[in-house]
Amino acid sequence: MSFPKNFLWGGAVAANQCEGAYLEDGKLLSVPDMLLGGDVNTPRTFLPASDPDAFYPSHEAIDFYHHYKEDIALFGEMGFKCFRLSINWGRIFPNGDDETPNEAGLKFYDDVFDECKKHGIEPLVTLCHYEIPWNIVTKYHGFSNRKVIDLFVKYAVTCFERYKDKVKYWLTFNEINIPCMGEGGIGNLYGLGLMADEDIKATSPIKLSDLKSDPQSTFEALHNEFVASALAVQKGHEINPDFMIGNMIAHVTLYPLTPNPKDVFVCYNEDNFKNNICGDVQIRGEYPTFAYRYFKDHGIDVSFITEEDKDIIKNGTVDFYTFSYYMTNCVDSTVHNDTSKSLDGSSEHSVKNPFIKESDWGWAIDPEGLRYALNTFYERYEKPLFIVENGFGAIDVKEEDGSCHDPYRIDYLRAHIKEMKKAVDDGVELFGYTAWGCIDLVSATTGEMRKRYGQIYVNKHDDGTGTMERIRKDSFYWYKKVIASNGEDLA
Ligand code: BGP
Repeated sequence: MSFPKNFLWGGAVAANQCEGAYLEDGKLLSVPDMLLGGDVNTPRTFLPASDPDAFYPSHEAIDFYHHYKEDIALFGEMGFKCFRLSINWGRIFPNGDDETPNEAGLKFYDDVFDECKKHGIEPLVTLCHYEIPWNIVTKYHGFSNRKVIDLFVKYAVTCFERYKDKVKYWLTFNEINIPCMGEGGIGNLYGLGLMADEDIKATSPIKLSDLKSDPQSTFEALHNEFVASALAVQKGHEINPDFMIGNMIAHVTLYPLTPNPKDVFVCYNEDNFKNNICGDVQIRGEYPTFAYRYFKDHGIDVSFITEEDKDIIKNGTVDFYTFSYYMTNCVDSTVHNDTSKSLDGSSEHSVKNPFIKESDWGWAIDPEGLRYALNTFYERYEKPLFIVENGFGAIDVKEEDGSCHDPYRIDYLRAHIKEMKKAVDDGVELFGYTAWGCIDLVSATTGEMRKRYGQIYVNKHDDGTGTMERIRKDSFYWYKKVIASNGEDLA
């Protein structure tokens, strides 16, 4: 068995992590523009005051805004069939609630999609990859306000109508489940644009983990996002019945640490709540029973889930299931938010897997977990699947002669593609794979440039210096061969 003939091989980026030009051609501030950089040991901080002396990594990023032609030509050279990118909401509606869209912003994406077409590349477009206009945070408190549902739908319809002949594949919200990964912090801000008033007014940097939040408003806001997504799906299908509109989940496979039934059940619950709840709502069209159990246990009043909303969600299910896959984790029922044992915050009970190695950023490398995840999703939803993010963040060195050797990245990608292939052989309907950060870009969690994922190196550094020169890494030539052979030649 091999990959389907029209398999969509390619790469993925997000506007806020690559475009830069943060105030150009009418765009105003959006959420990621308010974040300072951090590193593996120092979490990113939030500083809304726009301190002129502070370094905000997204403001210039890799300047894709002015380099898109060169970058898309390189993707074309690698043989990409598909390029996943996001539209920066704040380029189209700079305040989020403007009467009319910003023509310069719309034109930019027209040009980007035309460039893709020139190189035979199919765009896969995320409508919201954390780029919530800042005015929506300050004026409406993000998605906690139902008015934002209409603002998002208006934005989605504007994009669908404008690009209906240029874009077929759409995703509504990137990693919609991140608010379920842990209360507050990056999930609420990136995912929902939800912040307490006193945090919004901060004049000195605040650690993302210290941002205030309460579960009631988090889940009300997430619910509003489900409604916004479902309405957008319905409108999209009316505008062009050929549109394929998907969801997007941050997936971290969880394994029980031991066969102790306590570990197994806690793991089952965590997996449902962190990984499955949003997919269940967006694919099956209703909240699963375990969600109501969770809400009850956490004192969350569910009167926000109205009968009318239930109908909207039922009638706005997505056409395909997409997810990001970087790592797996173990669950130990005896552990509770112990950062000395956990690798990340994907579960409050998460602990290191003794059988698996990690990247320099502590992300557990588990290719077999990808085959496992693909099988469980297909069995659960029986919908076509697309891996829209997977990749290896590492420190790369540019040699004197201009080359860049990244055998560790090739090893990572090879091992994951091999497992994807096995999953296809298992009968899973997988129709695409876009490697994350196909061109080096700003890290979402740390704001670093040194956490590089690309097959293309960008001469840009954490202190903001760099020539912006693009260089083909060894993985560029390797991935080109993989795509040309439709995943057969992985040597
Ligand atoms: C996902 C996000 C991406 C991306 C990726 C890698 O969660 O959707 O935006 O950044 O993770 O994370 P990082 O950039 O922190 O290494």
